[in-house]
Amino acid sequence: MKLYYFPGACSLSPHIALLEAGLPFTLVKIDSKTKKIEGGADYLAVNSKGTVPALQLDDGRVLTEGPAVVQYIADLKPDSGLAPRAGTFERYQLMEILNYITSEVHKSFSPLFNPASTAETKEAFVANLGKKFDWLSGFLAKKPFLLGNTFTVADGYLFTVLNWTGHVKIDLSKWPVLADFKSRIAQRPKVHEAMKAEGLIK
Ligand SMILES: N[C@@H](CCC(=O)N[C@@H](CS)C(=O)NCC(=O)O)C(=O)O
Repeated sequence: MKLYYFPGACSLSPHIALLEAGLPFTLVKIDSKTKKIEGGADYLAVNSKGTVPALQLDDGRVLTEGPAVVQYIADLKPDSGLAPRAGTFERYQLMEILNYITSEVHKSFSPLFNPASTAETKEAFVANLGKKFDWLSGFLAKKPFLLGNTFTVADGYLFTVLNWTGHVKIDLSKWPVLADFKSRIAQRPKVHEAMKAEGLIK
């Protein structure tokens, strides 16, 4: 399998999932501006959306959209506990939180990275993210991971987006539950390995 990524982007989430699952894969870096793969090939031929992540199977098929990609990875290693079994209520709870992270949190960061956004726009999105962080703090208050006592792919995804707070100057210490979550997840050996491989830490 190949995981197409760029450093620190939301592709860090499936990168963590692949390592936590212990699956073999190749990391393929793309240039998000030129949409070229390292070496010069056209990334749009892999994923016509031009976004990461994309997971290419050994038979050439390509899966995109982070929440789908991480569930596919988890299901390749059902005993990893990275996702509850398909068909269970707990699996729908995983989808529920993945959907919340992708639609309410992840996409609220996008205008903060956009150089065309005005200061007012950025201020509004930071305030909006604050409300999501308030809710997540309550949701995580009495448990180590989003679904309870077990690390799942949703935790890798939440970690990935919380990791952007420093870049957009959101002070996560206002949400101690989330700051603690982020530092606990960062200490997982596979998370550390993923971040190192992407050049995010030494
Ligand atoms: N809906 C997609 C969104 C993916 C996405 O926004 N990826 C960003 C990086 S975090 C990206 O590739 N941005 C480059 C671009 O939009 O050109 C998913 O959940 O996978």
